[in-house]
Amino acid sequence: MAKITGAQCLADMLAGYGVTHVFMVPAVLRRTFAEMERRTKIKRIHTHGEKSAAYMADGYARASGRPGICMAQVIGALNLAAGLRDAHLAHSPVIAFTGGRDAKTKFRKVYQEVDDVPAFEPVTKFNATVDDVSRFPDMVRQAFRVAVSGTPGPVHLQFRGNEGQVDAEEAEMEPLVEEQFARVPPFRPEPDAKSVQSALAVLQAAERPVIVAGGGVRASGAAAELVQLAEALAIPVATSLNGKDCIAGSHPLSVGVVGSYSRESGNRVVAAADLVCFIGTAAGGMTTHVWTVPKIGVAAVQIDIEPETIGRNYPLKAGVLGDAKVTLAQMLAQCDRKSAARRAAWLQQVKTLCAEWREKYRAALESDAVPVRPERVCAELSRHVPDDAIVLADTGHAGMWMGGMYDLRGARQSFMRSAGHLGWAFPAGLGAKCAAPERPVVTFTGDAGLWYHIGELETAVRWNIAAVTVVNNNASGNQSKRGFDRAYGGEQTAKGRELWTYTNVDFARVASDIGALGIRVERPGDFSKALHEALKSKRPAIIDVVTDIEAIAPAAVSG
Ligand SMILES: Cc1ncc(C[n+]2csc(CCOP(=O)(O)OP(=O)(O)O)c2C)c(N)n1
Repeated sequence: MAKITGAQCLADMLAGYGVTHVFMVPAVLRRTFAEMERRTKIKRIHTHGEKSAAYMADGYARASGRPGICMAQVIGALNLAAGLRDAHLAHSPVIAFTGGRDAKTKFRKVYQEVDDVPAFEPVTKFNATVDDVSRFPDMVRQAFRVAVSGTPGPVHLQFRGNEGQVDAEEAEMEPLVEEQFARVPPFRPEPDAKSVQSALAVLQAAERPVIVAGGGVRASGAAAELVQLAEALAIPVATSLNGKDCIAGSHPLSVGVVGSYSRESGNRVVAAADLVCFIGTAAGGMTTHVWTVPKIGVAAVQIDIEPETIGRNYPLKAGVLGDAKVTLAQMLAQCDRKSAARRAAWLQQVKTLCAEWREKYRAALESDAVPVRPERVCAELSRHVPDDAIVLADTGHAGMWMGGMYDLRGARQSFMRSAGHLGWAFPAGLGAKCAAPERPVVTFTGDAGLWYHIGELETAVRWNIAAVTVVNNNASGNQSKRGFDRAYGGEQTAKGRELWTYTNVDFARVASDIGALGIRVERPGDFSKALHEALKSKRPAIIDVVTDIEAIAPAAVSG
């Protein structure tokens, strides 16, 4: 076997796994970067912070199903670890490489060094050190294997040397690549036949069943099978916020997102169901509005790839362990379509609940008010983002607005959301655009969300990452308004306002100054033109929408 450097080995392996971009703040694995440039076409996106590098890798991973790679030298390692938190919560396959301790110098107060490895423990599935150059091949393979297998998630490898200088050393190595682990899912475990039959029996007997589909359905690429089964058995579908793109909002069986950042009809339908079938969702606090929708004790079925998830939160009538796509295809092949007749009255009730939601919010969705209503921005996005768009939403109010008010129009559109971290969406949108340069990417964020990583506008310009970012600019984090009013005795005070308001800034101007396209929208009727112009420009773009500081998203209903 030939002697090669760790840098050559790593560059060849990343290329072999199909990696097209890596995201980092220099300087880490410098020789690997030089080898990447010589031996591969991988783009080396250097960012303005390690956290945003991790978010870009996360957006890349969620948009493509392929691991996203981010890196930091030792002093930036904890910033990178912080950025893995959302990927961990969202089950996104991000691989983080950091520089780290050298056996020759550790415990001697080396410049910039602390023991970073423990900080990665709570946010990774595999957290390990590469101390000897001969371990590059097996450790990198294991990193990919773990990131994409089972429930996907982040992985961390710390390379010896504050900048990972172990990559300069040589060993006899083969840069072996296992293509099976280059994307999610590497395996499609088949369910036990009996468990499929019992789940079907329970579903078919139900008079008011609902499916709650989660991120596991999108990870498995099982949206088509999900919709076909729902149609065959006449079962309405709610989704988690993470699973929103499993069914188009325009589909007659779609009732919307259920949970805390949700649509009223989603919560009402799930609360009224006599059976809830969870597919690819942990049925966690966010998706169930802290286990009130549905109430614990409802008859439930759960299908998941992770045995520990099945039955964790709701006692079950039936549980199925398996890949979502394979399981749903088997259910479809075996199901009794005639049982659908049993659910005619239920479907009528579901239709009424959905129509009631639309009537209740019609005025806001169509509002011509100035400053602009966020509901109208969501409605404009529902109508005007292209058929193959990837749409991202930040958390907080952005998640509430988009979870409740935005609709996908078809199966070729994708939706990704922050799993809780404010500021995730803007850099994640840039990562998504790197992963899918041919697809339009549109990110919805508040101004507080944009401020977090606004420096990455320069990164987007430098690498011409032509994602479009729509800013719900109310010069505040007004989702916090109600809470601070309560803290100040139930009324809004000037001192209370200090805690959630910001300077009024024209982000379109900031964007133009940095070299991106900036468009400011002050009237709702101008939004669609701005969106089309931004998408057509093929440049990074900010659409700064001046919105109503008094607009507060509706709170989730419990039934
Ligand atoms: C890392 C992180 N810190 C704090 C929060 C709490 N938080 C949620 S929403 C929000 C304000 C959001 O403001 P903005 O993005 O401008 O949207 P708006 O509420 O104005 O619509 C904050 C501070 C969070 N979700 N994540």
